[in-house]
Amino acid sequence: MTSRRNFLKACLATPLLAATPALTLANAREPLTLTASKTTKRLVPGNEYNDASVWAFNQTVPGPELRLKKGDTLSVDFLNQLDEGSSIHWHGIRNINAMDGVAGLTQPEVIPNGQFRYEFPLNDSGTYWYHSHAKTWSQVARGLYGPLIVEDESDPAVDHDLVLMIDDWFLANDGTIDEASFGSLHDWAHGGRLGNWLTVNGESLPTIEVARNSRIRLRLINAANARIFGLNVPASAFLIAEDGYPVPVQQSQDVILAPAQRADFIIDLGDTDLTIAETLNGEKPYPAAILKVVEPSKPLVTKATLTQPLLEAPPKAIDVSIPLRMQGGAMGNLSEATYKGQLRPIRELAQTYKKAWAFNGAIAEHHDHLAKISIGQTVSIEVWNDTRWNHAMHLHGHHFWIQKEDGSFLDGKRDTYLFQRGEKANLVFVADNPGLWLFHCHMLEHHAAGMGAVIEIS
Ligand SMILES: [Cu+2]
Repeated sequence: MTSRRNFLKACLATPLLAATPALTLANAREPLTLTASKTTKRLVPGNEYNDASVWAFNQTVPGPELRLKKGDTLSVDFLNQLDEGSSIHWHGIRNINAMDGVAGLTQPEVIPNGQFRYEFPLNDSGTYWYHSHAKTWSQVARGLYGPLIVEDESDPAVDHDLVLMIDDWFLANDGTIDEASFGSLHDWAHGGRLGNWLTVNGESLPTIEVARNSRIRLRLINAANARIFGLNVPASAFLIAEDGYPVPVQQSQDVILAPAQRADFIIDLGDTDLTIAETLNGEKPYPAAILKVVEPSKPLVTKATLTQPLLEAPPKAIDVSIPLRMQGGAMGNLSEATYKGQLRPIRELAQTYKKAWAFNGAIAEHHDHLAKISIGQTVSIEVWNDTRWNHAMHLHGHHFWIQKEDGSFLDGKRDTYLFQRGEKANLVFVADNPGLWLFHCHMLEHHAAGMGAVIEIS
């Protein structure tokens, strides 16, 4: 990332003073409209750069912040004003299958000038997000994503509740999206489309005003196609949730977020500005966003001691195990795989079909079902990442526990787990939600190149 991301770094010398990014559109119950269309957006400040052509929900990147309460019903009319089919997936929501928004699996793609009503209850509070789920490697990269926040009565009282949606764009030298590299077989077989320009809420190094000595809830969302971010919050900070789901409250200033993952922090601010930095990819910390301290305009909340959440214990017995060996990619050990009913050499798969990854020797599509599970069974997907790459595995419709190779469980549940190269871990869940659920890598190029499968629950 260093050289590619830093090519325009000089611009950072004069950070823009950005408005507070919150753009609350919904307050429940009334249907709202999300329209996908093309628009332009200035990604890189400076006269020598151009506006980028982006695809956006309601003309903004990120799309509008949807903020509702647990128990509310979200009702969205999606209008597609793009020239190609699209859909909206509500990432992390244990959704009704027909509302899950996977084009070609849970619904037909919404055609140009078409529309679709999404309507479903919000049974879990936390930090979620929505994004296109059609040709994601292109549509998400062009800006079709936004935050979905579900509040709970028991959320800790805070003075500011901030969403930071982090993305990296692959830009050409003039500040526009690099078009020629879309669909690059090299990217698809390696680490995916990695950007060279980092934005938070669509801006480079935004400054957000916060009150002196205030308590802040910071919701971090990784909206990148493939980039894993390391984020540092240099303050008195407590990690309280990952992927929207509570974790044991712990003092922490750092978190690693794979694509699609989220983390929630509670920060008790002092009287100095705070720079949140990306620390994983560059040689030194890269400033991502500034929280600028100003005088409070209203009384501050009482900073109550954060209470530990009650976490659901992982199940003791497994009804169904699904062995899943992930193979392929550059420098991998996959020499052939089944695709469209035929065993084909990897060279043909790559050059003719642009497929590079496989589950259990097969390049899956939506009509291939990895497993059929009876409703109510406890399932363990026994994943072996037998590749030379990291993968952020996401299961739709459920949250899972993570059981490490030594048998121990991580605290809390997730919807996306980052597998290191060579790692084995079990993703354990109760199949309590009927339907066809996608299980795929959220490095979107990996998914497109074969890393996805369907689990049928009925
Ligand atoms: Cu992957």
